[in-house]
Amino acid sequence: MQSWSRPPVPRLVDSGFGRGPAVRVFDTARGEVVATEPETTARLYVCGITPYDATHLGHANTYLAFDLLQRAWLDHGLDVHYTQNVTDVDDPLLERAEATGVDWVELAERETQLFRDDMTALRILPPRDYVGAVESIPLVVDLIGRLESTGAVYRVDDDLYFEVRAAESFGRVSGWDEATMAEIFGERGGDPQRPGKRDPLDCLLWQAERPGEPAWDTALGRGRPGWHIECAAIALHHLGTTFDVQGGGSDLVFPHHEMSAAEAELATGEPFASAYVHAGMVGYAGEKMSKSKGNLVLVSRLRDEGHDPMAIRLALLAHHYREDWEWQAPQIGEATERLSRWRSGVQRPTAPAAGPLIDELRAALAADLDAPRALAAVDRWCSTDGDDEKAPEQVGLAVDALLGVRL
Ligand code: 5CA
Ligand code: ZN
Repeated sequence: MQSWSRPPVPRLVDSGFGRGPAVRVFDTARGEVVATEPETTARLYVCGITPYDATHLGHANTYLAFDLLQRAWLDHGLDVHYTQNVTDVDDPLLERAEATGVDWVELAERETQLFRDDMTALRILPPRDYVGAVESIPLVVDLIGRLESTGAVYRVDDDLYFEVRAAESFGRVSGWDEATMAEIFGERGGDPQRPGKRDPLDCLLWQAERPGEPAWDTALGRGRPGWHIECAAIALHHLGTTFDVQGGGSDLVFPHHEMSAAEAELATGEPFASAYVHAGMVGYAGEKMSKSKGNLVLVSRLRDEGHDPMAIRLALLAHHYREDWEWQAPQIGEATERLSRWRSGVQRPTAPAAGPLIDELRAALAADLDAPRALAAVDRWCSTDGDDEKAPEQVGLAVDALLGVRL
């Protein structure tokens, strides 16, 4: 699939500011902040959208978190290989297409394009590989074949299931107990009650053709991929095993990231990812913002209302990426005021030296992507006088490079 256009990222090292520090992030699996330690190329997989409705602020918040991670990695001197999927065939998409009388392919293409436009406006760094589930069916079939040879695949009617207990690592991503897993599995797309399964938590790998639904002819028969194996196959193919960070919102910790990791680890004998990083949930009107609940604040609507995308970006950055928080209308006004203070700050003839501020921005990002701390540092710089003539331009570059906000 086509990705979206890449905003230029200034290189602070070229302006004489050296390199930023190594980046530390909170790994859900280990339950602590850990160092990311890529050698030359950091490999990142972030779970992409299911394109049945427009990008909301929750999505934007999640992709922004991983944009910050990439900027911190780039500033540290690493290359980044970033892969993201599009779940362009799945139950929610087919259900929405059916309910609205729109062709599912058209719906997916339309919403994916809107997502690209929103990401571009927000200056979110694009993935190198932007990959649809449909175009990845051969990869999925191949990975299921590898799992079959371990004996962990079985049939229920004509569908194929993964026996989660076969993977020694199952449970390590979430660290949840059985009761919690059982409760949440059913709420997030799982089918714990289906007769014929060996374990209620076993997950669907391949769904045989259902009447009226799309299906593809493969060595596994006519059907379509399950959800977790889609991301396992795409990530393994494009990034290899033990890539640096598997990312997404915290609603994906279980079952999605647990299952993908278990499948990939059993098939390859290697760790799937080195760290599992999760962004908090953005709520609105008392609930998690979600396409299925319909309580959405759309990025495209805010843009249509004339809000500067950089203000939308700042409104999101005001919260630490791991925080669960609720969108409230005044937040966009506050962010717009901050943006205008920052723009005035970099248009001054002189200002305090850039070096200490750049150090503080780098330290904040390296410490588990602490954007609120970074914003506070820029605020302080803007409200302090100084006599450095180069500083305004240098700070403009640093804010662009590290926070992705073009002033
Ligand atoms: N296609 C799957 C992942 S493979 C999926 O979860 N799609 S999604 O469209 O539902 O979500 C896309 C991304 O946005 C996921 O990383 C998800 O965790 C994140 N996300 C969804 N809702 C919110 C929310 N309210 N707040 C923060 N992040 C969210
Ligand atoms: Zn995924």
